[in-house]
Amino acid sequence: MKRTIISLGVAAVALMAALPAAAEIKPRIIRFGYGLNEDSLQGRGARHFAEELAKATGDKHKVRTFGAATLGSDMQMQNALAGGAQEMMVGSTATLVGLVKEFGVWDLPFLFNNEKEADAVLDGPFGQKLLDKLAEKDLIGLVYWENGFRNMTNTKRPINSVEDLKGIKLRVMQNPVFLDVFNGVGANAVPLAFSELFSALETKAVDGQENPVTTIESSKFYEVQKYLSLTKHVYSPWIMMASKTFWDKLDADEKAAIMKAAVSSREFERKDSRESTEKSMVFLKSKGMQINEVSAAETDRMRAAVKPILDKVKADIGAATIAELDAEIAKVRK
Ligand code: TF8
Repeated sequence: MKRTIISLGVAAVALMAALPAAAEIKPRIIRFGYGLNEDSLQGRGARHFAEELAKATGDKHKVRTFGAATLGSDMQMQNALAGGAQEMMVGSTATLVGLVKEFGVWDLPFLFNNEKEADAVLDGPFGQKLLDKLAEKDLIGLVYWENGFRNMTNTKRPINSVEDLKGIKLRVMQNPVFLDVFNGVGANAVPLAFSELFSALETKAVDGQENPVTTIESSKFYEVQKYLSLTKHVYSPWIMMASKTFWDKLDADEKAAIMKAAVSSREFERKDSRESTEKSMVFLKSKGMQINEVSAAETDRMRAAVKPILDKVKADIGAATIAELDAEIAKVRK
């Protein structure tokens, strides 16, 4: 009897040591929205975050995940976060450009050569500086996830060169960087929320779109698109955000627990993305998509074609910001 009580006591002490803050953490329900389907990188990453946060708070913080834009498009969710009507989300950075124009840097074509460069710049001081700018818009930028290198799909023809884009009605993300770049190379760019994209492709309101292969799979674009061209023209991050109204109610332990779970979800999701890319390609081929690589020479011609457009786009974002970014990338490449 005595021994049982002692060992129970030891177990309780051990438990308290494992969860030092749990006793003080208040119970909370966190509505966490995302735009892709539940079976997607965003869905799996969101569930990982929910599990990690439950562990870190002794089940006090309960994350309710809502996929497939059931809480609205990325832009609608951003507004809900800023207004305090929703607690958290993960989504595109492209739709933040209207709030903080510096976010346009992540949409610059051919900015990063590989994921390693992207991770270093996004997780470094430059990436953090952009996250910090969101507070004045009532948003808290927590961490970046990986959306990935974007590729083109369409129903008209394989894109082997920049000329092949001419006249293609292409859905683009809703910001001036994407509009200027794609219109600049001769496509007919149509800005549209991601949540409206599948039906726009299905009804042929647009001929094509561009996204990483993991999204082309999870959003079933292979059902309505024939050609997949591996252009890798932009590396897109995703951003995990909290409502500032919500964040300001939390005490330091709660913030630390959310940050820790957010960083864990970032690592989990990036690994998932990198492991899924090859599998998605095999899957898309099996669904009858016609896949083409773009030669190094043609990629160089694409870079040259966007160069004059980028000069204007970069001036709009701000010369000082671009200089800072370039310095960061140079540091990473050294
Ligand atoms: C896009 C993005 C999407 C995001 C997602 C729904 O094309 O690449 O991944 O908007 O959050 O809009």
